[in-house]
Amino acid sequence: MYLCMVQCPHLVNTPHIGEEPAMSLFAVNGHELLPADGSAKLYEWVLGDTDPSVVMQELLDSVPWASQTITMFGKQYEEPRRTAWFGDEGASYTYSGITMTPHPWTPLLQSLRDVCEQNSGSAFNSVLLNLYRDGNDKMGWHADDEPELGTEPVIASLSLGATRKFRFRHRVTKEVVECELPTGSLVVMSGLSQKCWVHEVPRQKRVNTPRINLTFRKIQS
Ligand SMILES: O=C(O)CCC(=O)C(=O)O
Repeated sequence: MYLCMVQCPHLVNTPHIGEEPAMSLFAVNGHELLPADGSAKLYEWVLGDTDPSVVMQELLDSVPWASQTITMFGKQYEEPRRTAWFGDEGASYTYSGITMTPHPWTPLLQSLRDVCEQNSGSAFNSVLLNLYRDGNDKMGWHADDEPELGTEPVIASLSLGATRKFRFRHRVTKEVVECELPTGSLVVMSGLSQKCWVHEVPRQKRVNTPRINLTFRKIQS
């Protein structure tokens, strides 16, 4: 806790410490989701005239989706979703005990990267694709804070398919911010967002259609 308070400047005199986690629900174009200590901007629609269901189907059919076994707190688990890693040669990524070597970019992924670069103003050399087959698939609380992403990474997170909830939780105050991520939406996380917050895609048992999420990243060489 002390470490995080040092790293999160706005925590001094925060009104949230010791209170019940606050929940807010916003989905406005280019809306800032985080109240302090980093940025996460939600853009509700970034795909222009593109039909997201066509993109989704092409990714479902063409991506070599794999089930990864990760190590957490010394135990091994199968990830509750399917993943794939694409990027420039050499842009390998290690998390939860697994190292992912990139598949080469496809024209579709390059064009989605262009959209994310234009909206975020940042350049990306890799992308993690997550396939949530239905609402039972999820991603637990975590931050994208691996050393190869650098100190204050910009991460652009594009959603396709089923609308799912997305939550941030402040590491110290425990404040929770929740939003919904509809198809064609983009969240751009930057600044202290990975140092001071964790995020999750919770299980939603009533969702019975798939969702694909693409998080574009820059691996430092
Ligand atoms: O599926 C999402 O919206 C988030 C994915 C995510 O948090 C990650 O890839 O690190």
